[in-house]
Amino acid sequence: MASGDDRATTPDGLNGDGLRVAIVRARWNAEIVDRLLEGAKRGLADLGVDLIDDVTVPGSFEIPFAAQAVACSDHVDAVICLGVVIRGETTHYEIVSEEAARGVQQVQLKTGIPVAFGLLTVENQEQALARSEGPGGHNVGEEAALVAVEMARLSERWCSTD
Ligand code: DLZ
Repeated sequence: MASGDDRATTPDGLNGDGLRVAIVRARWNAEIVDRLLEGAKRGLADLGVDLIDDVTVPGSFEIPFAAQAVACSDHVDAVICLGVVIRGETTHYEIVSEEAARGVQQVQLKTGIPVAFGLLTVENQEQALARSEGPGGHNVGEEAALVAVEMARLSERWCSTD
């Protein structure tokens, strides 16, 4: 079981001034995704990122396609993906969660634009609620915002052709 101590720390002095970050989120399990969205917005605001595009797609399976479209637009420095996949009684859980994760990784490697994986893949609603808490609590959307900014800065430092 993961605890707070297992989570990544954020580098000192990280800031998002001037970065353009878009959010791509699924409409499945919208109540929990909205909580992740609040967390992502909170994380971006804390780091000084104020330009946000917010794109919705039907479900998490569609997230990689939308993330690729946004990443290719040349208008963003990073993309944050938000979705919630809850295990049901069919194999859909494995298919949707694995394809979403694989697709997101492919998009960031193919486009060179960082794509943060703010998706919950959980057993039940209780686990989803515990990972999408309000200010001061555990929120995977908020963590994804910090990841997006950190990786955008890394990309700026190491991938820039200037
Ligand atoms: C079909 C489906 C199922 C069963 N479960 C989820 C889920 O828990 N979370 C989610 O984001 N989407 C789910 N979907 C929808 C798929 O992601 C996708 O939208 C459809 O299969 C249509 O391509």
